[in-house]
Amino acid sequence: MKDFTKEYFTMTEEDAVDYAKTRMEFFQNDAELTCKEIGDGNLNYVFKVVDTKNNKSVIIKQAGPVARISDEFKLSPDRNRIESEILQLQYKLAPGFVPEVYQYDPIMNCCVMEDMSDHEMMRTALINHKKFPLFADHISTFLVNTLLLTSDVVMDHKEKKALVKSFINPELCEISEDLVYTEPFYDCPRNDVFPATKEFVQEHIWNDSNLVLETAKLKFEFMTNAQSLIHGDLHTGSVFIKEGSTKVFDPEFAFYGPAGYDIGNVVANLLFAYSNAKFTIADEAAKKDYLYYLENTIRDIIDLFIEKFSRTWDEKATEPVAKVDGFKEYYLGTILRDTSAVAGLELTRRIIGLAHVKDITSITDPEARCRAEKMCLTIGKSYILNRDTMKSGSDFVNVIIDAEQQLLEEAE
Ligand code: SR1
Ligand code: MG
Repeated sequence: MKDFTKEYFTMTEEDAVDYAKTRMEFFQNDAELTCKEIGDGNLNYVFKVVDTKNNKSVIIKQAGPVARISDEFKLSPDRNRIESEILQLQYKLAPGFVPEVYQYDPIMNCCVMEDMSDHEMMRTALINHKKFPLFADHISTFLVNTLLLTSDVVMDHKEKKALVKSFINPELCEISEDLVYTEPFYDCPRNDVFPATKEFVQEHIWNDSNLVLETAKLKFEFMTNAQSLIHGDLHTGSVFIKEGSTKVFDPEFAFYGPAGYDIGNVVANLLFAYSNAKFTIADEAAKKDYLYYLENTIRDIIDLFIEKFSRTWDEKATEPVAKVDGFKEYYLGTILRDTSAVAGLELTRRIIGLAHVKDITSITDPEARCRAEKMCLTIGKSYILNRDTMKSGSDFVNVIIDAEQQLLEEAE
């Protein structure tokens, strides 16, 4: 058996079983352990260890020195510490919406956490056109609690600054700076554009100097606005879901950044599901019904966020100027503006950039995929350019309706 106490190495399934036997107290002595590596993300290794005798299971997540998607990304395994610590914090701030972390190991750069196999990855569920009526309520509570309660509005400023320091995450932030804010907006060699969509990208994205300028401004806001301890990668592959339960996980991109970053990612990823449904569901009534459900979910997330944010501010704000007339409305307005901008950036980068989403890549008909991509890009561009006008859930939905109309007219 290898020694887990001296020096880091990347574990195999066999190692993970040995690790569970010798470095964890989760399983009983008579446990009969099996293990499978189940990670399908871009960065890490995820081992599910099962005690088949006592029917218990656990997840061991290990960070390697390079990204799984490509050796080009050299990444500090410290991201595993960041992930373990933020999960523990969010577990307290948003009880019920985050998996429990049992232990963190700074030598093997792994953390051991609750197995959520009774849930399903939300992206997969949405691609299968499933509905989750409680998601908007759940995710808006998660967002308000994790974003507002870690901000200067509520926290003691020195304690908040200590958290800013502890969650400095330069390498993972660099990935987002490059992949979200920079590369999609020029013909970067690392981009991966679907050939049929390229001409549209050239004309509507790369050749639009005003759009490119706006994304430059947004990049600097991302890098300098230490507003809230954000998840940093809150797409639907970072959510496990089942009827009545939502669990947000995988926050290794966490750092102190703009609160709207997380909300915008949720909105954009629901729109990838929307695009998938629009271009894959054959039955017109079923399609209409599902699109209506997703539109309502987006509207509800924004409106519930506004409502809960406002209430929590009134109950929990400690900062003296939080009571100044009009300040809460101003502050919330900046979050909605950033939400819109980030939704637009995410919609754009997942189409043009290196890292795609299955909602779109799984559309097998090339013409349908191209139309789905154009829709994402059209909505995304509008969210970026019109970010100052976005004040309610209906504003976010109206952009979708307008983009669909615009594409229809262009096709005629
Ligand atoms: C190199 S990592 C590519 C993407 O995967 C992660 O989930 C983040 O979204 C990142 O941008
Ligand atoms: Mg991830």
